[in-house]
Amino acid sequence: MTANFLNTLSRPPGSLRLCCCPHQNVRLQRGPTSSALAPRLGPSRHLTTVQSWPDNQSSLYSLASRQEPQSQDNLWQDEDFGVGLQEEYAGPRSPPSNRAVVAAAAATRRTKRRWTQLGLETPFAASTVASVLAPPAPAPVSTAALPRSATRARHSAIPPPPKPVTSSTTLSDSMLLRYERDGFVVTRRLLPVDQLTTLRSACEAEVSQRRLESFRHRVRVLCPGVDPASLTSEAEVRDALQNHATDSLGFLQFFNLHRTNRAVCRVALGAELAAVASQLLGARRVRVYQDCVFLKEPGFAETNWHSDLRMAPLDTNDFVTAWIPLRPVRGARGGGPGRSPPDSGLMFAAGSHRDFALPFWHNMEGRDLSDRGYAMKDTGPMEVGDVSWHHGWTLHCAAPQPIGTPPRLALTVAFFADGARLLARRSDPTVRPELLHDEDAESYATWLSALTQGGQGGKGARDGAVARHKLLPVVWPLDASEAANFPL
Ligand SMILES: O=C(O)CCC(=O)C(=O)O
Repeated sequence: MTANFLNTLSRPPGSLRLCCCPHQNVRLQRGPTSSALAPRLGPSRHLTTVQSWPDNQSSLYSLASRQEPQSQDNLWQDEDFGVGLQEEYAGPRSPPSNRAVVAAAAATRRTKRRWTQLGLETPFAASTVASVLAPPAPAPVSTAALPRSATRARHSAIPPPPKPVTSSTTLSDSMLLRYERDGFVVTRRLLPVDQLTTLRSACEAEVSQRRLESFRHRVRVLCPGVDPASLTSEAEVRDALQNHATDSLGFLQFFNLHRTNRAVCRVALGAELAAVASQLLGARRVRVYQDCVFLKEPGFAETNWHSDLRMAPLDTNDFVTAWIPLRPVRGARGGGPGRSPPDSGLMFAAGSHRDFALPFWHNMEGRDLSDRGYAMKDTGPMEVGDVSWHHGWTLHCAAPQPIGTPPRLALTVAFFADGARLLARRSDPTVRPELLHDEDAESYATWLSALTQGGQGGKGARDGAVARHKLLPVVWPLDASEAANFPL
């Protein structure tokens, strides 16, 4: 692989050949740039990464140049290969000689491709990259058939997206690339702080009202054999958890506050989250799956490793969760040795969303991840307004909430690309229903039964039907948003 890649760097100016890779997740190691490319790259010395993803829906190719050593905080360091990619290609802080040369995003939906030479099968990528490496002007490119994410590359040949979002909700190509590689990304200062102040008060009020209901939910999940409805006080619940729980209490969950609460609705179904979700999903049309407040009180245990799609009765990969802390958090690693302790921010097994072999070969229940070689990455400290995003298959966990810290509340909002189908648990014998964890059943019970039984709102839908229901509102594109129907 590396040899092939380095060979590509000694080709004549204006042509860059990328080798074919049969693997699902293509990573090409960096190499010194050829003399032919060097003038275009300035004094920098390395090409960075080229990736293709296994879903046959999107590919992002990024060529970047950099000088070493790099210390800017906008430099992304790849822990596997040590490559770097500048956050902004043409930002005002960028010295021109040290900026990335080109980012080209190319996508075709449901098209099987095998790369032998960049561009031979994808005119979009070819013209974009060639235009930078070999002036003169690039060939015009049609983006008509491309999903929204493909229109994000900063290049003159690419018209802006039909519905531009504000710069704070427009993700850079390197963020998209990082998300594809790691399975998570953090968008800083995405949400206005005043909105978050209102949101926090609203969530705190809901949490105190629904506390017993939420404790009963944990009893259902953690104490098989105990009837949650028989428990009439928090003391009884705690007693049940103490005596019958199969695991420690890591959090309390409060589902779908957006359905009835205006402040939660404004954020959960709002334009900021929807815009980012559409880019991360690469989807033209996005629905909200659920919101959920996670409360961790001091002394609560860790949130176990899990991936969210295990909890969702959807047969899809196009699923992303936004995690919004309602107070500043120091992060899963805390403030470093001798400083502040961990504060239950999220921790991710980077790249686990692409680890097809793990769930294919292994039963995930209680499985130790230490032999998988994942880089364990956390969000670091997060301020109010920052949002962390993880792919539906990314394994993640959170540290226990230390005694002496204030309770930690986080609102999560999960999105999926419109068109996803329900898991056909009854009609499709190849579906392994036992793999779906029903921990979140309270969240989806209403619309799932309506869809599978053709009840109210379901209009005769069935097992394996496309997941469309008024409780799964469209939030993107904005002109199709159903947010105005909420709160109910
Ligand atoms: O906040 C937590 O502790 C867990 C959150 C979580 O699992 C999620 O956002 O999917």
